[in-house]
Amino acid sequence: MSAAALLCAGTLAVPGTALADDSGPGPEQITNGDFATGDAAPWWWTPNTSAAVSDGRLCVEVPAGTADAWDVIIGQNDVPILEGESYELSYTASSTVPLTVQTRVQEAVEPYTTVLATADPVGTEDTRVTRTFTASVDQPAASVQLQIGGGEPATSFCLDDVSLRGGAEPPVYVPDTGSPVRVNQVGYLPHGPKGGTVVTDADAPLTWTVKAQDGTTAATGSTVPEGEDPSSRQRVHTFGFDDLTTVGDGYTVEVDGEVSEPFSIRGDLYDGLRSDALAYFYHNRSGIEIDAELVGERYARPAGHIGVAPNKGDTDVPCRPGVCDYRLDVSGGWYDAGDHGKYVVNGGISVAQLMSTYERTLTADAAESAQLDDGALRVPERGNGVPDILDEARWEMDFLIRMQVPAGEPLAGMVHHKMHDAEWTGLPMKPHLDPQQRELHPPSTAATLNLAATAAQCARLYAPFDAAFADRCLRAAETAWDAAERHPHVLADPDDGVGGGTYDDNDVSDEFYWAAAELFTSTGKDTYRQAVLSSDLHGDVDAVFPAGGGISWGSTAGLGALTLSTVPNALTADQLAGVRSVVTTAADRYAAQSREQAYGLPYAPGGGDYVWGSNSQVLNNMVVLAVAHDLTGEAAYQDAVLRGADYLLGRNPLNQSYVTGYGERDSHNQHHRFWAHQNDPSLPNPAPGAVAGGPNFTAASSGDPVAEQKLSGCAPAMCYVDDIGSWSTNEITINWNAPLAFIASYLDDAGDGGQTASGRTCRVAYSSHPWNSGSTVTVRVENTGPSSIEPWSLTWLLPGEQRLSHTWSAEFEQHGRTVSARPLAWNRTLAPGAAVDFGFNTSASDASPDPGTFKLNGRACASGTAG
Ligand code: 9MR
Repeated sequence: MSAAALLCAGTLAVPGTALADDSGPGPEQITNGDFATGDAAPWWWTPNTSAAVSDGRLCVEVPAGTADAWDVIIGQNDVPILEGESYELSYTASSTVPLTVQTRVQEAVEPYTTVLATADPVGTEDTRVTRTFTASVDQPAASVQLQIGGGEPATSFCLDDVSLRGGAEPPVYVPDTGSPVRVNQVGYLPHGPKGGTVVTDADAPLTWTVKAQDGTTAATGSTVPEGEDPSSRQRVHTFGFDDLTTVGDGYTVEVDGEVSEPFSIRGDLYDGLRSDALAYFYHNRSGIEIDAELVGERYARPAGHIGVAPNKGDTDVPCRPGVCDYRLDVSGGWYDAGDHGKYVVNGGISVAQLMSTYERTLTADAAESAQLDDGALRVPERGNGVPDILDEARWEMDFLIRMQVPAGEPLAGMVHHKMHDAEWTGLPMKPHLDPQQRELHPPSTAATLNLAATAAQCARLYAPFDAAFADRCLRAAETAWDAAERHPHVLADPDDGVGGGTYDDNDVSDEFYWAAAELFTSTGKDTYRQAVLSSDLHGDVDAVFPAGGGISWGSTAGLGALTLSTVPNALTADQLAGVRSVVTTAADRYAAQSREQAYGLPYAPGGGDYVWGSNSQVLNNMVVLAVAHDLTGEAAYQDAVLRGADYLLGRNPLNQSYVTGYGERDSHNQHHRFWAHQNDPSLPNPAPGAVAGGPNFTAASSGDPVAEQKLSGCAPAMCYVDDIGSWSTNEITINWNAPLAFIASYLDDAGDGGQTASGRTCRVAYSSHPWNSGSTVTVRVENTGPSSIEPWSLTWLLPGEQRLSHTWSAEFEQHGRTVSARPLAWNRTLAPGAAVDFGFNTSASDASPDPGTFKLNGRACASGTAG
């Protein structure tokens, strides 16, 4: 113990330093004081420093020349302090340049009243500081702080074995779940289902009443008792008011004197969520300044990881020792999550789902392209003639391609599994301040197939916009596929988890299936057809959409099945029907789960095992339901998607909207290194449209310090806390926001109603006339709407492999299966009631089947004979 540690404590402490004899040291109030798991949460530090856990200690780089002690702080908040109780605070510290720590236990906010304030010298060798005090006031959420600024030279300060003993046993955590009446806090589509859940011990039905904003009764009825809901262990009733279709805001539901959060009924509910969920990706770009013009001052930040100190990467990155002897420029891409790692396996599913959000506008009648198009989103590339969603996806695609092992090196064509910091960094930290060495980790078959799949999808989608990039994607995809075939069992090491996540996966048959499906769809080549058809997974719904889970970064076969069933390809009609039935069978199961559960969600894992990122499993099941709805038009699928949205936005056991900025009780303290407002008020909360991982049944035993403290014994759907320290329940990541973006886009289209069959404003007649060595196709497109369309552009995907030869009366472009027809000078205007005729010959001697889906300036047309 140092001499200083014998000094008397704090400004407001009651005099006297001895602990009462009969009280003993008392319970521990500090969480994660020994940094044993390698993680720093829930510790925080001022953003002018960087910190990392190294050898079981938290080490902070203190900058030179700060003015005051409080300019550099390491702290832990939410420590309960009780008036009149005695405490002992102790820690071990060292500093490469000796300094004096201002040790504080105080309020976290103004007026920062202290219950302990001492000055404690710390030298270059480990110094144990021990302080005792008796609290003169209650501080239910005190902040323990080591203030270490104010010194001239820079220094490295390391901390270990922090303990604050005394006071009362920490209270048992009881979540604040607000009203027992649970609804979608954003609202309901006018023509969708409108269900809710109420927690109650009543055995008999209760009366529910929907009140409009002016207090009048809009609808009323009786609840349905459902008994105990196993996901929450709550006794619940359900209610529904589907028939209420009057558009409005500020509705509430009352049951038994309890009132729900307010909500709206309107068709444009999901308009903002579509662009916010997509903006998440720009916000989290690596290697580019985040521009205030696009995101506002609060979210703007300098470019991270562009090779400028203190960053050590990402433009020239070595491998981990012994892995390779070259260096790669792997700049760009998106940060994975709350951490700054970049992982090919997780980047793959994320970019695929963004590209599929776009691709759906080409293949699904109900999908609109306007809100994803050039100029529609907040990306710096707006105005370049390419749909903005593809600009965003390209930021990641370019990075994924950079991760490929160069020709001439061992394992050429394979793809590095991941790149990230050598040691875990802590919160908060802006990307450009990360001082850790960045390292490439060994290639893996899974990462290689992620590149094969996504680059194949890239090839067909970018062809109309940038042929050279599309070619580059195709070459990368085919090279990756060949390399994966040569090295089919190179698995990521499950123990390679220091400084970044492992994303290990010991079964890559699903990645092979996904990559084969994408390559086959883009190229039609027989090799890939064989790989699809001979896969054990093909046609097996339980393997493609595993029960309980579904699509995830480690289970990607479903991505391939969704592509095969929606994007025109060279499967036979029977084969296509087979793969579509796999999708609809899975969707039938999810729809049944949604109907059967009291909270309406299409996710029911066996044993209530809500996995890490369970909200993304809900979302991915919603994606399957949405595609099934696109394929069949069956309302039951769309209803289940909508009930899934209800769950995510508030109709759940915690009365929590899991999406930032949406709903009255939204998650806004997610685990993230620079959206770390909870740790540092000068930093922002997550930007609107960020979905939290959600309940994780194993959180309390995962090493997550907040979950350990608060969630032991939780019911599955309640294992969640909106705290920045809870990385296993409350992180945000690209692979969770990608299905959110897909679903928000789907829901926005569903709500607009402009794309319903009755709302169409154009009609296309497509007739094919075969002759001996080719066929002639004539197309008539008619404007059935009230306004002129000028210039017009009609796009469709060819159902077969035909090449267009002679064309007339329009300008044609063909990129693979994508065909667009644009007007000539004399038929630029398509007046209401008018039609234009044009046509082409194809090389195929059999009839060219009607593609079914035609988009006139991005909106679907009816099929049939024009009038
Ligand atoms: O999302 C991943 C989840 O499925 C795994 O169970 C978990 C443990 O391996 O890792 C999650 O991914 C994290 C990754 O390893 C590092 N970046 C943050 C990711 C989300 O928490």
